[in-house]
Amino acid sequence: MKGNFFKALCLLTGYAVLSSCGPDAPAPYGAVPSPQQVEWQKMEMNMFCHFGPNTFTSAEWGTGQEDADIFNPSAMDCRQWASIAKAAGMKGIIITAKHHDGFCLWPNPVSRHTVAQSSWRDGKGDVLRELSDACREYGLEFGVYISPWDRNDPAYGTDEYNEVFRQTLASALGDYGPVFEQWFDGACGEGPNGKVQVYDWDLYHRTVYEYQPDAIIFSDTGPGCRWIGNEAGYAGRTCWSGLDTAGFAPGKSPHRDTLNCGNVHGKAWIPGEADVSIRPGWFYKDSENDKVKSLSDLLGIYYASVGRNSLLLLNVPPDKRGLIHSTDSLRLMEFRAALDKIFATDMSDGAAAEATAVRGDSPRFAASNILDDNYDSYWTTDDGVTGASLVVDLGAQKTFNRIMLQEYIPLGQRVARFSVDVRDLSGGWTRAAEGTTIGYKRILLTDRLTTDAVRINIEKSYACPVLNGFGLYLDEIMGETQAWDEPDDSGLVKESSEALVIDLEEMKAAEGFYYTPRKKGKGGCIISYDLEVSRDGETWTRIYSDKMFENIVNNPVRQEVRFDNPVELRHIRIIPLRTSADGTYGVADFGVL
Ligand code: FUL
Repeated sequence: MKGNFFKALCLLTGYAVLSSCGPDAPAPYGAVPSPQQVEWQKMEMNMFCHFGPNTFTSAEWGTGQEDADIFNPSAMDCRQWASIAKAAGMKGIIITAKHHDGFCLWPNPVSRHTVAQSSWRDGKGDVLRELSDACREYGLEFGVYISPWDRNDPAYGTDEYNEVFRQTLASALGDYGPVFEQWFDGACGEGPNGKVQVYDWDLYHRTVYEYQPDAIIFSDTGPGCRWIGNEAGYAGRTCWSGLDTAGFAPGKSPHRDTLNCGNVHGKAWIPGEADVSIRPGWFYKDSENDKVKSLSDLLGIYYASVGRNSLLLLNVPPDKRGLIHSTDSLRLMEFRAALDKIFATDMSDGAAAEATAVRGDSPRFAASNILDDNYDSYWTTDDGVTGASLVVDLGAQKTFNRIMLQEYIPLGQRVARFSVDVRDLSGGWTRAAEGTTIGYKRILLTDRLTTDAVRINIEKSYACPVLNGFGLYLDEIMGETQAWDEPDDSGLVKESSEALVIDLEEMKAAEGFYYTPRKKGKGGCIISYDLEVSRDGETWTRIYSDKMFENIVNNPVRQEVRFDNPVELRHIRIIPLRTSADGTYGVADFGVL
């Protein structure tokens, strides 16, 4: 009604200024992002840096008993990290200011386990200072990971710890300029008193906002953004930014599949963030220098995160020198060059677009808005019109294999099903791709297609669809990659009561052993175990009792354990004590080093 009134007024008064006349913009639908969340989503790709005592001990989860002097980078230079992140096209860096071992990379006044207690730079070093300065210099945002789980703090396990943690947050967030993201891990353990810590999340969140009102808070359940449910960098093919959090908390999260896909009509806007390491582990290890992810792996991850309505947080862990290793930085530069090459040419540049329906028939909401570079101009339909097609006429035959679509998320996420057709030489349409959600950005991977027109069919939308971006690209680089979400049933599932045994058939001096769970941890993982070796298969010697594969549930990849000294053995067995599945565990590989 209002729209019609303005239209009449425009005609009467002869107004030609279309932006101030014509139909109103659609009302927001469902949960919508805050302005900070919209800006955060536009960052698309950030760098994660896991750095701390584990860098020097090759652990994934430090015990908290490490000597502070273990942290001693020989040539630390955060400007090197920032320059590499910038050149790789990252928009920000998030650093593990405090990991589960409790060691603080800044002189936290309420901790006795920090850089100030180490001899690195005579106890005067401060990684947060150097990194926040370097980020500012390179025009990057600065973010922090601060683990509430603390295996060092004597107060952990008591109420008092909540106050220690509040002051820890205040110190890290109050002193280093703007922090764009606060990363909270939900992990929780027992304190020295044997009691499980009860976290005061309300207090923690209030503290973050007190010092950094614009920060996005990451956790399993937000409130700013959510964990994507795996540490492999893959969002669901269906990925809603809405999430229902009632009854949940960080560490007590919805099912991983729910985190992966979000909730349709989810009550809160908590978009996905896909975190993954460029190496098998989160912390630097010399033994993983030849296991840095391939260019194809990184491109696959990009399409499965940024291309599925998520932000990509790619971990590039600095080494013992406090520098990013050349293997990792070279791979990042290859990755950047590949993205630049793929996305440099949009085959829809210069195209014309028409839609079967346009809101109020107004040019303000015309189909051509999906082709311009203005984020805030979009195509939409009248309220109640939830199915429509757009034809993008390319003007000539073009070849591509990536189709990019964007929904204008400030008005919410609406589209639940869509398809894309290409025009064939006889003028008919052939189905090229189908999808469910779009969200901030969706990139569909297709076979190589050659056509002069593309038709986007919005088949199901919970309110009038609102699209603001579209592109067609040719990726001639990505090779074979075994995607996280491709089926892979290799490996065995064993009963938890059964040991995992190998007979090497000859004596060997083993330096350690490795265990790889099945892909996605299917069938369960061994979490803790006893390890025994034997020369004859009858008399066994215990090497480890109740030892843990660190972080194996979230990151079910090959774990290598090195003995202090080589051990002469012919037989080796892992006796599972705790597994992640009820009564079973999976094995893709087990062997000695
Ligand atoms: C996990 C942690 O336990 C890992 O060590 C790592 O920091 C990862 C990003 O989050 O939950």
